[in-house]
Amino acid sequence: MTTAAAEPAAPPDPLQQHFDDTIARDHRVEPRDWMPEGYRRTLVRQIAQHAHSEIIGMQPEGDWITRAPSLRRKAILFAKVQDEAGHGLYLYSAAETLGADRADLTRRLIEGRQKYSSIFNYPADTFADVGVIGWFVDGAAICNQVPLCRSSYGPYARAMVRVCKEESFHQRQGYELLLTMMRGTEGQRAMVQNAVDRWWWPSLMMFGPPDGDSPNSAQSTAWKIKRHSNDELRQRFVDMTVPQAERLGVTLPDPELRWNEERGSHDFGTPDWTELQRVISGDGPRNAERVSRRRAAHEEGTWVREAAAAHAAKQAERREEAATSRSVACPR
Ligand code: FAQ
Repeated sequence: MTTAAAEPAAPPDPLQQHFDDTIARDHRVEPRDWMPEGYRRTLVRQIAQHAHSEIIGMQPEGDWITRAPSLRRKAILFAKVQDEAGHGLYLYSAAETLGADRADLTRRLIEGRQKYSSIFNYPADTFADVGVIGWFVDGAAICNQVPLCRSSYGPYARAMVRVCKEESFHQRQGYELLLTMMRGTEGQRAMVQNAVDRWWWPSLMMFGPPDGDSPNSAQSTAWKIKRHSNDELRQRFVDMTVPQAERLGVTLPDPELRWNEERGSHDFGTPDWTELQRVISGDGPRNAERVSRRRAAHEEGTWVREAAAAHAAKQAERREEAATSRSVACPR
């Protein structure tokens, strides 16, 4: 009996090989490099969701700008919310380097076809919420985004460096605001504790579903877009926040929270994952309001975009006319 000769192995695709080597060597993938379509799609998905989160994330705190209790607090809050707009813009630009169109991404957001972080669908009821958003939400964003500074896609990683520096100021301003309130009246301390109680669990959900239910993690980690799993980063956030809560004098609302000597980390309770799924799928306390405000702002801004485009076209026309008249005046 004769056995069929084995097919010679197909030579490796040199483009794929180059991409694989870039990832294996921890080098950066740049916009003009060849990349697998799945890598490009995954990045557009994550970067667009991240950009949308920054832009929608301006709303809960932005509501407090006109009601800030002092000029100093108003100036700080203004600067923070403005930074978030800037982060959104860097991120949309990073998505554009992958061939995405910013207008199309915005359309997908306002039509509910693209996600943004669940955390921004909760209300900011009191001024203490501004502090807690800075402390928890920016703190969680830092835990999640510092590793993204080493993400394999160059423009995303570089955008994250500046974003993280600014998030660090955001986190500190929140904590400093809470320290001030905790030194205030009984009512102010109660306000802080109430905000902590409402924001703790949603903040833990920001890191995404548990690792076993995270469909994108394995591939994103293999491509070095993600450097740590959702659960690892959640644990880091808990370990970082517990001593800060003690220093502040507030209680984190988790009866299972305790130091585990063996693991060298805190044990903590399980977030309500059905709530996360509900909020992600559009049924959170403020989803409808957040998206409809973003839609209204986009529609009301149409004339600004049109005026800016007309101005840019006119400038380009004038530059061209000036160049033509120079070349006519000085023939070679
Ligand atoms: N909310 O398979 P995974 C900030 C979705 S910026 C909504 O684990 P992945 C600054 C996920 O997209 C906050 N959706 O997904 C600030 C996926 O859906 P898809 C935003 C969530 O991508 C502070 C599905 O569930 N930060 O806070 C959430 O590997 C203060 C399955 O999940 C970033 O975007 C969620 N919490 O990991 C601004 C950071 N979690 O697309 C204003 C970059 C999961 O398959 C004020 N992003 N989903 O349909 C990431 O690191 C990742 O995308 C994760 C999710 C970790 C968020």
